Amino acid sequence: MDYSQEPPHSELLLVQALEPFNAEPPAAALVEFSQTPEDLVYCRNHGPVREFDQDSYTITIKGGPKGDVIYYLRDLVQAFEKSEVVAALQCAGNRRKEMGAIKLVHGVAWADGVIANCKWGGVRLCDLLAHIGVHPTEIKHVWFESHATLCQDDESYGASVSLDRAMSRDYDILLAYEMNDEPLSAEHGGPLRVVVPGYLGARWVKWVDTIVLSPQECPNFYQQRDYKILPPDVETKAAAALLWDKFPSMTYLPLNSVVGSITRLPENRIQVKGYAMPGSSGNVSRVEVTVDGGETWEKARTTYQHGKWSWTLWDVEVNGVGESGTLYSRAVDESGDVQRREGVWNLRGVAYSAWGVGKW
Ligand SMILES: Nc1nc2c(c(=O)[nH]1)N[C@H]1C(S)=C(S)[C@@H](COP(=O)(O)O)O[C@H]1N2
Ligand SMILES: [Mo]
Repeated sequence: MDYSQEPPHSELLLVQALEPFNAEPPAAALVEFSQTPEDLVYCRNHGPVREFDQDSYTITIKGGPKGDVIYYLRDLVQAFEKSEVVAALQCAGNRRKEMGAIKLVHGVAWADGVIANCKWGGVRLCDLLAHIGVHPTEIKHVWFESHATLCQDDESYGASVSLDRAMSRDYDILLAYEMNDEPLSAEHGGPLRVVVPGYLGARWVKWVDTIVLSPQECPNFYQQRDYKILPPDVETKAAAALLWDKFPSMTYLPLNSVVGSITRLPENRIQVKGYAMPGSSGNVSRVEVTVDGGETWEKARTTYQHGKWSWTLWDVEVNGVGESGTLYSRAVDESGDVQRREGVWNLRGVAYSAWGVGKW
């Protein structure tokens, strides 16, 4: 694979791998900003990063009622109203390092920084599909593909969502060309990427150049042979190979909370800051922290939440007696679901959501 075209990467990130470029910021830096500045946005790649000429960039929609349709990006931007949504992009492998401490997992050993809360601007997928006259007949899935570069496990990068979700105005799926009010950089999929609020980052296809309307789910490796939660007794790649078809592709990530930073204050007081993310059963309604292993919980203050798809930032002051100690956080959502103490191990190390941990 050709890594000679890489644009300069942010220097504020902790690099996990150079080729492909994978890097994350420390969570302590993340929780200082409600909207994540670009140089703190993690980079997750399965192949090289490439820059494109905006003017000649096109996207092809295949399988629609009028056959294939090709749009120049500049025409798409002109023809459709711009929509904006604040949504947290989170890799399914966030906190994998913690899961790996239970037992060996396969994948980049991410800490807890593969998450970014950004404002995305672009064309609503539902508007585009309505414009080309798509009806839910045979079509059940919408694939997003990027043929820009080869990937580690497939010739292109691909993902899909159900047509129902794609056609609905409630889910805010975008073909985004802006991030944080700026043109989307190549690093994060510019000039055009998919934004699927609520779903794991793997569905947010960068450098999207093809949309396929199909009766089937996207056959791409990253939709079918990865990003699935296998049962905990599947411990080897060989065992996994027989089972990929039997398990659903991941969509929502679980209810989660993470301790981002701890600051010691006078008189044994401790300030704790963190983030939380909703799962599939409603937004985060509160975050609680315990310094006694879960006997008693103190409610944290919510300092930021924006709409349905953002992360939640929180902080709290607690008593931290002694030289050192451990505290935990847990999130509760609108339907009363509570983040669990233990995370369930799986071979790919995805969707880790045990109580957040902090040490002083
Ligand atoms: N074309 C393409 N799109 C992609 C990927 C990729 O490797 N290639 N990685 C996916 C994964 S796993 C994640 S978590 C997000 C990361 O987006 P970011 O690099 O902008 O943070 O992009 C997704 N879209
Ligand atoms: Mo990811």
